[in-house]
Amino acid sequence: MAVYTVSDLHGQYDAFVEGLEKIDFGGSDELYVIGDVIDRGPDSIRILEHIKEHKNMDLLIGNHEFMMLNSVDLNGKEKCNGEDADLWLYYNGGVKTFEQYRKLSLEKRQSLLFWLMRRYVIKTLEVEGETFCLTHSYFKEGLENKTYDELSYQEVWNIVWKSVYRSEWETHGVDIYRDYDYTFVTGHVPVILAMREYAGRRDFNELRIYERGNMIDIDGGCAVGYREGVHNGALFLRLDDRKVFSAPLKQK
Ligand SMILES: [Mn+2]
Repeated sequence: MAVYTVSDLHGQYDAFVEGLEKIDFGGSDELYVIGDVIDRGPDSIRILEHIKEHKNMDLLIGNHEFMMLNSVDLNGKEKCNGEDADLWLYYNGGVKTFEQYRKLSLEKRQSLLFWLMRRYVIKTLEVEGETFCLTHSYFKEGLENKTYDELSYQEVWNIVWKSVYRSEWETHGVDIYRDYDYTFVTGHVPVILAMREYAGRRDFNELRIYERGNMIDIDGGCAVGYREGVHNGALFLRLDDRKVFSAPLKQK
């Protein structure tokens, strides 16, 4: 058995399934999806349902799931007028996701929301003697292993929206992670962007992870979609031996 992570699938179900085939994902393996399964790509709800239906897969909350939960009616009605609704629908690609969501039966919508609200925001786990801390973007000590419904709006916001790569959020600086004995696995900022900004790299001829100190960025850039000459896709990281498996997006 092995433990895998992937992040920021953004509706790219085909790349997700191709990745699962490449890692030969089996019943005794585990997969943690580190947020932003929905929006931008074609099959958001399908990926959510797929993870939900598999006992050995789990989802952490990303800023896109956070926006969805603060936009839709939490009793499952076909309404979308929560406090993040404009931000989600019109600025972050939520319209397509909501269209798919509203086609589900009331019971399925309720079941999906019930499940989503009980997902972790920050998750720690031991693999081969190493303690990993999975978080969509940022970190706050003491909030490990709490589910979405155990945290306040602001607490979740700080974790899923703040980023060490974005100075406008007045973070503690890019080295905040070094204060902790974890190996962090994050998404939120595509590796290509992180490497261009912070490592001066421009040789993007393969899908790869970005390691900086004790943090590993595994956002393969699915949010951007297929682009000729750029390698965007699903990046799977096996925590047991840090082997990387990739499923690039294909032209449709
Ligand atoms: Mn994100």
